[in-house]
Amino acid sequence: MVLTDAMKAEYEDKGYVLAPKLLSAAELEVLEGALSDIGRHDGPEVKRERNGAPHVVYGMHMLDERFRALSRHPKLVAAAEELLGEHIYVHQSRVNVKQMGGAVVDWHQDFGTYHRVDGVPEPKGLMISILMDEVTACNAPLMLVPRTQHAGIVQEARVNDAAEDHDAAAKYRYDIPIETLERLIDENGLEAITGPAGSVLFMNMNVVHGSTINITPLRRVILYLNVCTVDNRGETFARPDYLAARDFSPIEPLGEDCLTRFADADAGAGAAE
Ligand SMILES: O=C(O)CCC(=O)C(=O)O
Repeated sequence: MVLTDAMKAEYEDKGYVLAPKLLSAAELEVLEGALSDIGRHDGPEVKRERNGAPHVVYGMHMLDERFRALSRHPKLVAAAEELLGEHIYVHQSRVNVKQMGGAVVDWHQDFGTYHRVDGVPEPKGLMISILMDEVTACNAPLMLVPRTQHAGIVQEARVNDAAEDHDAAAKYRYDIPIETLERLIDENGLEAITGPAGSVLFMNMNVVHGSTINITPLRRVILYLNVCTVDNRGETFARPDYLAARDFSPIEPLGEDCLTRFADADAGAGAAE
């Protein structure tokens, strides 16, 4: 068992739970290598800040074998299955880079889009959020409204005139009206997720969340593996596969060394030179 009973109870109550330092320093080092390589990737999966720096890279587990291994990490898969009680597939993955001065992420629920746009029937899924850096009150932590896993979809859809890609999937914005946000925070409070690098947040995909601008030079990268139970598949295929899964096969966990073997392979190659 990866999560204690107390952690599972916390998830049931608040809709999320943080597992401190679930990944080791050696595993984070391997992921740093993947991060640096994916930072050079140029394609439709990359959304950029105004200055051109990458803000989000979608489909990380399809672009790099180390991120693919992360999506099959035994601790992550076991913890997700402990919380959801079923096998899972990756609906969407992404790297979110909170650059100094980069974009604000407005209040939203990931499930709102997954349901309306991708046709995922129910919020039977998690955002598995891997903190690549120490997150403190200073470097724009993720802020969550507890207990909103039970709130239903509180986002309202409106046509987004500013959308560059005005196809069926991109032409709406999904915003939470301020009165709704006030009510939810009044009823449930608000929590900033802080913790050391390697910590992993398991959060129901209906939980309302957002983050402010990072005005510090302290990097804040979070890797997201957004998984659903295998019976809860997207049914519209309105978006490309790097945004919404086509592969619904249950994730088969790898061995404990699934990340560190990349470092061992590099060390072996170095020794042979
Ligand atoms: O990492 C963050 O600040 C929030 C990311 C997020 O919620 C999103 O991209 O949907």
